[in-house]
Amino acid sequence: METDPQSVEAPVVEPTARPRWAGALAGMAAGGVALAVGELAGSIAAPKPGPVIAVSNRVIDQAPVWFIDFGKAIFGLADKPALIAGTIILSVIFAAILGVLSLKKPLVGVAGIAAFGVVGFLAMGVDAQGGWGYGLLLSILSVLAGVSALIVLLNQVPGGSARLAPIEVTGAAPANPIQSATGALERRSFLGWLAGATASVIGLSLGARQLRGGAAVEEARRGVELQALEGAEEIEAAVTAADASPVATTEGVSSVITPNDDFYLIDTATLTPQVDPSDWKLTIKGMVDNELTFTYEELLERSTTIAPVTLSCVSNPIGGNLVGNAVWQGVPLSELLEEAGLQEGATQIRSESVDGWDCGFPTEAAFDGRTALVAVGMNGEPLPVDHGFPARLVVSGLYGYVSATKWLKEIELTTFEGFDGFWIPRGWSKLGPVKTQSRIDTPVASSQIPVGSVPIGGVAWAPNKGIVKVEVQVDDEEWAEAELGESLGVNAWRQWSLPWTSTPGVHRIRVRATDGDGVTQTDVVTPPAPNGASGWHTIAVRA
Ligand SMILES: Nc1nc2c(c(=O)[nH]1)N[C@H]1C(S)=C(S)[C@@H](COP(=O)(O)O)O[C@H]1N2
Ligand SMILES: [Mo]
Repeated sequence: METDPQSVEAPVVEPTARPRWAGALAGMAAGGVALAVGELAGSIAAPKPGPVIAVSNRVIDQAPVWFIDFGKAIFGLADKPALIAGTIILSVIFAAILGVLSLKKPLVGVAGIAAFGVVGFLAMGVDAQGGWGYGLLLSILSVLAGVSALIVLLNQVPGGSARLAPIEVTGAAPANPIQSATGALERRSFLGWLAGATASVIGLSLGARQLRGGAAVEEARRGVELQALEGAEEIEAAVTAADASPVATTEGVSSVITPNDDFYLIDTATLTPQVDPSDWKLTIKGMVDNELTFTYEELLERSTTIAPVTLSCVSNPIGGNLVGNAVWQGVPLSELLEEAGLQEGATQIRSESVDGWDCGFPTEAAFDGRTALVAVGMNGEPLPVDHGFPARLVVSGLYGYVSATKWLKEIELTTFEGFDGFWIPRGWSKLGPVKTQSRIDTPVASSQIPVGSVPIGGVAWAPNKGIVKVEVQVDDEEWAEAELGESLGVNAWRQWSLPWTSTPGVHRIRVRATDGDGVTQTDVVTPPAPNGASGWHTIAVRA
């Protein structure tokens, strides 16, 4: 854009139109500075959330179920990063619009950034790990940073005089009439300021990320030593035996223990909570005679129960991977509850995580003899951070969404009618017993297989009851009984396999399991919602 030579004489009096792209860029950079300053300040106060995380958390809280499902379907395990990215992208678009509007009316930009601040304030205020005072402080900081950046950048936008008086606080260079004389110089100066703002956004964000990285918590976790238990050695021996059996060595069959790194992950946490065990406590409260608190050290000392338990997600489709089998070490929930003294009518155990997720199940489940633990160990290690460090609940035979609170903070005794956990108003059943299931791991569904010997194998689970029989049907042949792997107890899944000789063509293979009560899995197909998928896993393969 050529500058009118007239403007050399009167640059301030006769402003030429300033390009929208420059306004948009100025707005985006200013919005970025506001967010990045907020995130950096938030990460200094970690585990408190910064504005971006807090707003993303509110989206998870408030979003309709279809929106969350859509996110999971599109982004899978990356649904949280996608949500954060979405929050940032929407903010930046909003900021770009503000920037353009600010070319004519800078107050619109200031008001818009302030509105941003109010949204962030509310989101941080209600956050389980945030707070109102904290949210206010952080929002003021972000807004000041964003407004300053906007003023500085608007003053540098090429093609016209600055309409805002330079503000001392910002250190903005006053408009230079000589530079204003040439568009190129102006543009260069503007782009320089823009680059500076962008670089500070990147620097601040990287700093925030570094601070929030969780390295300190991971280090604390690595320093933890679980109690060595005799039971652990017995389980170890059983695991070794199970994995050595011909059933387990059938290629493609899941290992009897799911390694921690391969264990499925499901939670609503935008950022994995980083809990420093030294200032963490578990509280037991509500309808109890004595409210109790336990430190991490105390729980470690009391974690003398160890058991393999298969944990599964209610969202797991037939044949799906949202299930795993691990050896959990912890304190029996019944022991802690008895110490607190249950009051009459305390029919529900509600639990809440440090980030405000909650769930509940009938009190009976802690006392009917099943494995129900406040777990601190998973497969011989302190709980991985992703799986709930420092402590979580594990209740055999209940889906995770009603029982398995990770990053556990409190257990509250209440009535069954008096409370609904996070997922209940979102369309899931209040009771979540795990349905008996079996899965074909090999051959892989829809795959091409050789003609000839093709073993069929997989896993089956019916926590609390155990698996006594697995049957396989190929095409319309008779159901054949599969061989079962070594049992790790009724709570753990069981491997199975069956030799098969394939003939050329397409074959249908299906499986069904019978639990310890003698009940065979129903063939009635239901979707995961509202209380878990049912039906026989059925695949087709071509030889
Ligand atoms: N704090 C917290 N705990 C949680 C959840 C959650 O969203 N937040 N999700 C639950 C659900 S739905 C499941 S299936 C299990 C999954 O546990 P995992 O991620 O260790 O496999 O955790 C449960 N515990
Ligand atoms: Mo789940």
